[in-house]
Amino acid sequence: MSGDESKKANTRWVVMTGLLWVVATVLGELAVAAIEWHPFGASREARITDDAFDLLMVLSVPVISFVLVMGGVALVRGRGGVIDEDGPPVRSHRLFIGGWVVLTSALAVLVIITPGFSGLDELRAEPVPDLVIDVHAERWNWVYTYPESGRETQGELVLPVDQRIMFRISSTDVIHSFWIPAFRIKQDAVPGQITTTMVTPEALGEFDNADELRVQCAELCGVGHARMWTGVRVVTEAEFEEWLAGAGG
Ligand SMILES: [Cu+2]
Repeated sequence: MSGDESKKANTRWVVMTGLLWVVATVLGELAVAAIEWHPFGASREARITDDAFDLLMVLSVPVISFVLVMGGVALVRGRGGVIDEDGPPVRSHRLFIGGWVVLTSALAVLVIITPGFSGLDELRAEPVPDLVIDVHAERWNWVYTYPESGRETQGELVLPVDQRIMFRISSTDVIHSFWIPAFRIKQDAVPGQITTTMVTPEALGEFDNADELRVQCAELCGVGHARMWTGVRVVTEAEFEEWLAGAGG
């Protein structure tokens, strides 16, 4: 093959690889859009967290497509025969390499800033809560106290919808972890410390209809660890006031 012909053949491979990359990326993005990835979510924090995951998923599709397509093309193009000498030297394309470094670095920094920092800021925003609930962990039980009314419960965590709630979390014995999957919040309960986390439930619901609406211990704490959970029930503000006063369940 003359130099010109091999150059043409090379160009064909490059163009075909590029086209395959575009096709694989489009198919991948369609799959990402079509699949329901997230479990049931019922809070403002769940929305923020899920949105961040969605963005990362969209950004990662071109990368995984590139790796797979390059691998596939290399397999096909390099099949048959043993190559026992070096190929021609590869001239670097300064513009391409420079552009690649700048583009990917800028993207990475952008993702760190938003949704990274901006998302964290949103999760911790509005530091003045509408309601404070004390959460106490002990092997193998959760105890919830509503300081304003003095009401204490164990079997179920009852929360009002659309209120910014702060949990003050403590532990008697070992490290536990206060996790509500439907809210996408998780915070360690550490003996001798008070840790906090905030949540704003956005949907009414209860454990019986969605088992993600539960407080589950997420730190192995002994034989009762797996059973260290209670249901969560999100009710309207009026129902909550009634429940708090002791009239409801
Ligand atoms: Cu535990």
